[in-house]
Amino acid sequence: MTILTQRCTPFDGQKPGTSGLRKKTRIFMQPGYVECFVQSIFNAIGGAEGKTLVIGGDGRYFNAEAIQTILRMAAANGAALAIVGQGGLLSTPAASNLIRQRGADGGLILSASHNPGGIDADFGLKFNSANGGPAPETITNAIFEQTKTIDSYKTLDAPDIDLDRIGQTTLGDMRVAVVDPVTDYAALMEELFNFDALRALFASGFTMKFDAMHAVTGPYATAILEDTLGAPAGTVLNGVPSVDFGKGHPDPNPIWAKPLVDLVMSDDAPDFAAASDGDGDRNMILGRGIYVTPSDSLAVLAANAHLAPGYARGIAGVARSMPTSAACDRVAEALAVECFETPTGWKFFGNLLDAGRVTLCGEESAGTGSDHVREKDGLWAVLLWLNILAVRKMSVRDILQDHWRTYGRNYYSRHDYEAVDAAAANDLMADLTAKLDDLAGQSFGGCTVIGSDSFSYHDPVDGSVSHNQGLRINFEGGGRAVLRLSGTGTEGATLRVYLERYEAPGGDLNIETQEALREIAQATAAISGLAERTGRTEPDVMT
Ligand code: VG1
Ligand code: CO
Repeated sequence: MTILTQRCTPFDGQKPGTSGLRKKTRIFMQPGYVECFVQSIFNAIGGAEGKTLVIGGDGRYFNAEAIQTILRMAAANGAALAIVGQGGLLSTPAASNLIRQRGADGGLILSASHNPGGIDADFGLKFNSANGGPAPETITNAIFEQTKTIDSYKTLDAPDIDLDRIGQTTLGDMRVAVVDPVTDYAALMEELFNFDALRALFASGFTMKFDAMHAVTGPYATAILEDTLGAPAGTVLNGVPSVDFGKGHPDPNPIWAKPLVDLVMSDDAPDFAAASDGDGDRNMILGRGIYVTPSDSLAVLAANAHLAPGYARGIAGVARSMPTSAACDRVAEALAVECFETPTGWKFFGNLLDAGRVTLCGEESAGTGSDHVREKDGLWAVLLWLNILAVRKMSVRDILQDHWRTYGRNYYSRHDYEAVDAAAANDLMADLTAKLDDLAGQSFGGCTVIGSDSFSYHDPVDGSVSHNQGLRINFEGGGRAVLRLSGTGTEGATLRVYLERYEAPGGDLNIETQEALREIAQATAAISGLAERTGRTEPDVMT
């Protein structure tokens, strides 16, 4: 096998966003596109020579082909060992775990997460560092710089390797280990949670549905919930991963996982239900007759984590992304632990987790996780909820009601305006930024602005600063709106409007969410000129 050095010219726009590079699949399929990006990654991390890399993805269209390309390039760049999930599959949290457990130097994760898959849908690729977490901005910026000037890449003149056969093989001088994607991850879950209590829960007749949405968590959920914990066959729905996610949109929210939400609202509702996304790092939590917002879920997990063996000593602190509701802040205050507000995207939690400052992290976008890996983790959140339900012996609804009566309720919703004209969205944000300083004191409908700013994050661990991480408008009475543009979309711009209002424990804790937030939504639309600028009067998605 010979090492080939191929000439190439840079592609525009290979800039990693909130979570790696995400583009239309056909863009990734252009000759040389994956190669230029992967060589840029290797160049930015000081080469691949002698390194161990974990490689896997969510199984979407082009996953297997891209992995073969990456393997040949890793071998040609001198990597010592590639650890690959069987069939090219690894959930994002399982990849994070493998990087950490095997002491790898990093990993390449192929996923566009909750975006649809297929030749006319989306693809993605990101680099994770040796701590198992998404590369921090210093590295993603360095990768982007490399992509602008890349003029050659190294690859191997070699056939594809068999990704379906577990075991060791070689590619040139590089060893390749094809591993079962589930085993190590399942062992980690068993360390954290009381599996005996969960077995007893299912044996007692407790009912659950887990919707894997035809994506990567199917094999993980089947192995853990059905095969290990004894949940009846059929607990896992849509459990076989497919390249186009059954033509669905593997985003666990009330819109895209509507059949599951309809089920929990029906007479046939199970006691508990959950769903995960394309790459297995997100979760949606449901109980009989109730949807738990991700922000509330984070707060409930923070308040109850000590009930699971892995967290019995309590939590060191919590971190949430800035647009996530402040529900977990009230729990942190009650526990007298630190609470951090970071920019959107898991890469900002890594330093806090590595430094032991926080144990739990979460985002309003259905992401929760802990220091067990350096990614958000969908099934982990489901198992922690199950562990809490097993110990407290209460329904999801009662746990939530009890939580609100103790801490108050942060009514919360995110409104997404998708595929908006990019220029119009950028103008909206620029004009709003320009008038932020003048908003205080002004009233819009029943809402008076008390302050507004553009969020900058000062990382308390490494001192780095990240600007322009979302526009915040605070209203009298504790209401808040946040506006930011998505960094994961692949079409036009997606404008996210995050709305929040706090109701104290003695107040009305059972208002319909959109009703509770109506005045704040209207004030935000008026301040930003939302309808005139985007041509939209209704959001595409409300979570
Ligand atoms: C979205 C979410 C963000 C999440 C990111 C990656 O980013 O808002 O909270 O971390 O997706 O999640 P954005 O920039 O589109 O708002 V995943 O599960 O798509 O890797
Ligand atoms: Co995801």
